[in-house]
Amino acid sequence: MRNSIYHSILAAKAENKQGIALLIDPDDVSVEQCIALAKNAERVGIRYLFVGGSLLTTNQLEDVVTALKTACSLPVILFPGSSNHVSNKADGILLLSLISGRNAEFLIGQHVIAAPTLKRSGLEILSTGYMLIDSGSPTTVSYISNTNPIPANKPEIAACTALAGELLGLKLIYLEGGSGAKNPVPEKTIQATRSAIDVPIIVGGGLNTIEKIKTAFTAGADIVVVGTVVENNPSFLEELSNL
Ligand code: 1GP
Repeated sequence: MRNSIYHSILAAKAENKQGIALLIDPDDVSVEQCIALAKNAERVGIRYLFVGGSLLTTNQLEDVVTALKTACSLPVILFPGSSNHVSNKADGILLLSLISGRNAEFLIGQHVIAAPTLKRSGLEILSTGYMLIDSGSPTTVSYISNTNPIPANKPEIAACTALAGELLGLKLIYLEGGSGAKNPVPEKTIQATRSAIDVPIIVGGGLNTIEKIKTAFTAGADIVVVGTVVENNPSFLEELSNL
């Protein structure tokens, strides 16, 4: 099984090189926009392209992944919302287990359905503990997954959840406020999680200013994810180049 993406994440972490992932929702972009986004992302130093979302309503996933792969050499990593959000045209997949929730379907059920396809796909599998953190209002991901997020003022619950995920062998922990979150994952939640675990931490949701991104990095994020802010304003990518 391939593991070059994970090795590059670990190597970057060992050198204290934090990175930015651009999340592309295949429902919200044309193939032409994807090509432009991918080229600009690579030019400004974005490290990874994530593709997906909790709810896909079009059939564009494969076309978007293909366009991104053609336009740049960044790793294209699937960020699936269900077992059918898989394309073997990508380089890897975040195999998300929703460990903040207690819905067996998103802890293991969808994974069982997807497992044979994933095994055959040749995709690099990045097993990821996915943790929803309350961001001030309901999000698509909490609604669709039918799970409660961890309260924003309970960093110790987040830390214990992440530690349990690491002890279970998950290779990454993703602290998620939800796409377009009103409030990003709190600094204290990131700090407590960082203190509790060694595996790389991804933080996303509502990171729509340079200040918020810097705060997430300073608190201990290894990778921050930006989606909505670039979707609304593609020139925000230029601002990211300074990071
Ligand atoms: C959502 O973490 C990602 O899954 C990105 O969130 O769209 O708010 O940047 P935004």
